[in-house]
Amino acid sequence: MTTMEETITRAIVGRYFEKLKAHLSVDVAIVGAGPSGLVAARDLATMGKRVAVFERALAPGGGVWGGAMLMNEVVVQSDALPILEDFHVRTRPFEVGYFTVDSVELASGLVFGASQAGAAVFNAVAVEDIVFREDRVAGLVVNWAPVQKMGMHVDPLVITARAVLDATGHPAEVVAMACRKAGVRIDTETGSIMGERPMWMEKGEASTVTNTKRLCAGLYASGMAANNASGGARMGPIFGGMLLSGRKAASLIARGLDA
Ligand code: 48H
Repeated sequence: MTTMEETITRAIVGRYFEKLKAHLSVDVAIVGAGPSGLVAARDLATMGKRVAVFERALAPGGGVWGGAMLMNEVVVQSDALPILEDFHVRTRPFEVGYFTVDSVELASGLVFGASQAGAAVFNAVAVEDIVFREDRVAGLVVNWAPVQKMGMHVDPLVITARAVLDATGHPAEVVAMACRKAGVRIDTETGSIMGERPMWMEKGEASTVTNTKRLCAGLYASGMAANNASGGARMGPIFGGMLLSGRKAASLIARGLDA
């Protein structure tokens, strides 16, 4: 007779590996479950693409949870409202053109929306390298985040992808790997990472969207990673640009996959 202990353990192990096996080879692999990565994940999954999101932290949501200085409210501007409506996240009008959002509702709403649309979110999984074959970024090298954190000498596994989105926020980790390890010339003014500029809110909000693009074959960047790559300004606790960047990334990637 099967014990409850055996059933529960079999359910979790079986279902997890079923999910992992179904995402060993995907259309789009997204690194980072912050706001830009989660909007891109939802949009691409809604378009019928096979999407996996790899997030180093235990709780997906990136820099949203803490609002600003741990005050858990963020601001969005009116052009990003349709995206929040898609995720059923509520907003409150503040002054003309600006709305506030409870950051806990925003983070959880983005995670739930991406997941419900069909994107698989693998939390506590860190991306430590890229696959680079035939002059293109062709996948990700992944490991358990605690293994990376503890500096354990454990070999990783590999996810292959038709497109990779760097949504790692300020450090632009995947773009940095592509430049450093594969020696690629990326589509920026200098051909390499230009570095994030100091805060200038209006400029940063606009450049987050402008800088969202394909940087080399197989690799796109969104959110703060896009700003770091192309030398955009930071903007602080306003999130419209991040949401719009995720939407733009999804549409560019889908177009690239369908071409
Ligand atoms: C797995 C990784 C890895 C890795 C990082 O920072 P994020 O919230 O990302 P964005 O760009 O969508 O949003 C930026 C926004 O939160 C922000 O920081 C703003 C608006 N700042 C303005 C300012 O002036 O400071 O999320 C990135 C996610 C995080 O959850 C990381 O844990 C994760 O990516 N991540 N996951 N493997 N190698 N690197």
